[in-house]
Amino acid sequence: MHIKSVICVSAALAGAASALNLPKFSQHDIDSGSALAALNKIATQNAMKAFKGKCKKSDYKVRQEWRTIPPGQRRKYVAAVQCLQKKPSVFQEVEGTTSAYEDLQWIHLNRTFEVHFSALFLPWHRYLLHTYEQQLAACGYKGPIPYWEWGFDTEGDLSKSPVFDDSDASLGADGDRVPHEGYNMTLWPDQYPAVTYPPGNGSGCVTKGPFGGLETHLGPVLLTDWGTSTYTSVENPNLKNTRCLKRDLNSVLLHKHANFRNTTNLILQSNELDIFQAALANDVRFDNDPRFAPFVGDQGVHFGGHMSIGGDPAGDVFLSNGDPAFYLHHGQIDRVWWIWQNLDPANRLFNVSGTHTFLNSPPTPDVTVDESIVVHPDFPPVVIKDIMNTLTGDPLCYVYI
Ligand SMILES: *[C@@H]1O[C@H](CO)[C@@H](O)[C@H](O)[C@H]1NC(C)=O
Ligand SMILES: *[C@@H]1O[C@H](CO)[C@@H](O)[C@H](O)[C@H]1NC(C)=O
Ligand SMILES: *[C@@H]1O[C@H](CO)[C@@H](O)[C@H](O)[C@H]1NC(C)=O
Ligand SMILES: *[C@@H]1O[C@H](CO)[C@@H](O)[C@H](O)[C@H]1NC(C)=O
Ligand SMILES: *[C@@H]1O[C@H](CO)[C@@H](O)[C@H](O)[C@H]1NC(C)=O
Ligand SMILES: [Cu+2]
Repeated sequence: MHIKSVICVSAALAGAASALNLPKFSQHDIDSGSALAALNKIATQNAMKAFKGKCKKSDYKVRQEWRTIPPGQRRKYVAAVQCLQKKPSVFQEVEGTTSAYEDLQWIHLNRTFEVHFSALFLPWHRYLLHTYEQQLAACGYKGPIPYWEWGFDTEGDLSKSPVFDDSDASLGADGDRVPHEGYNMTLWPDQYPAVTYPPGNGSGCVTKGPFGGLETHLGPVLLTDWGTSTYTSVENPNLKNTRCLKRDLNSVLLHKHANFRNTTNLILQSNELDIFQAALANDVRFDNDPRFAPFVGDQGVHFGGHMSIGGDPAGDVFLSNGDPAFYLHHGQIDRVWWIWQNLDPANRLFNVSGTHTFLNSPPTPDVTVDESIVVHPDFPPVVIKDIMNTLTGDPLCYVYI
């Protein structure tokens, strides 16, 4: 099973593809999102065979797309996030975190080099979402946990999306318009084939909608400067550096990386977890491995969702969960992984791939599913294998629709 010759690898890929026995989807099904919805259904049917422990068939959570949640529930979700933003921080020694909400942002900053471009990326962020869900529950939110299906918003203007349309049942508006026409963003011009993105439609402070006037304090650490190839960062990101939440919604960028075709092909064409991670988030750890060649320099859906929100801190890898929209985007990341896992649970449910460090730099040992991960000091560490099946109740008990 572990022979690493190219011939064996390609034989395994072909074998896995046929073993799944999925319906044949037309290009139209793939581009319209109906294939992705069908894959979600198949994943749910498979997942439902794996109820265990405290998670009961009569009582499990269903995570839903934001716009399918009734507006009244969405308003309650927003109110719970605002409640968390008023609760005190548990990190008295860190000046830049001023609330329980920002504590998760500080934790994310502190762990960035371990939990991105590593085997921990998917499980750690799954547990981060669970932690946030528990905290919102303590703030009175008992409704469905939302995710953001990017595909619904790639063809039009992102500021018209129910996620960002400025209504009281949204996560607020785009940033105020600060004209920056002509200021393209060119990514990593010396590392990969350069990719150029047009500017978004905002870039100023979010002044309207539920999070209008929100302040952010940590960082910045790696904030993209549109129109240059540089980033803004401060010497000590842990200090309190008060500034407004900014957004720069960018439909063009979202369309380029996170349309239905992109997401569906990611799931359909990645038979191995290392390939799936490479296609999802440009996690290309082995430059000399030809299987990764198609993904080198392509940033994937993970990047697409983050950078289409843009601004500060959403456009800062280290601090992006300071924008409440982060949790809907990562809900979708978790969903896409969950669908991929549950299309072939026998081979995929309990797999991790990679090490403990960002692109394995510095080199660290492979992660195993018997290790624990920690997110927040007030929540118990969890063994990775215990969050791979989301229907054990110990601690997870949810599916996606
Ligand atoms: C993370 O926080 C711990 C505890 O404060 C600290 O010792 C460590 O240096 C931090 N690591 C990074 C990368 O900030
Ligand atoms: C921005 O990109 C567009 C499309 O690639 C290009 O036409 C335009 O000249 C670029 N603008 C600048 C200032 O580089
Ligand atoms: C800016 O808004 C216009 C008009 O709604 C839209 O067509 C365009 O795609 C938006 N640009 C970006 C980069 O999102
Ligand atoms: C994503 O979709 C766009 C538009 O259909 C396409 O140009 C691009 O190649 C796709 N990228 C991937 C990685 O599928
Ligand atoms: C699971 O992980 C093992 C070891 O890393 C790997 O050989 C195997 O191909 C993986 N399976 C999938 C479906 O990714
Ligand atoms: Cu992250």
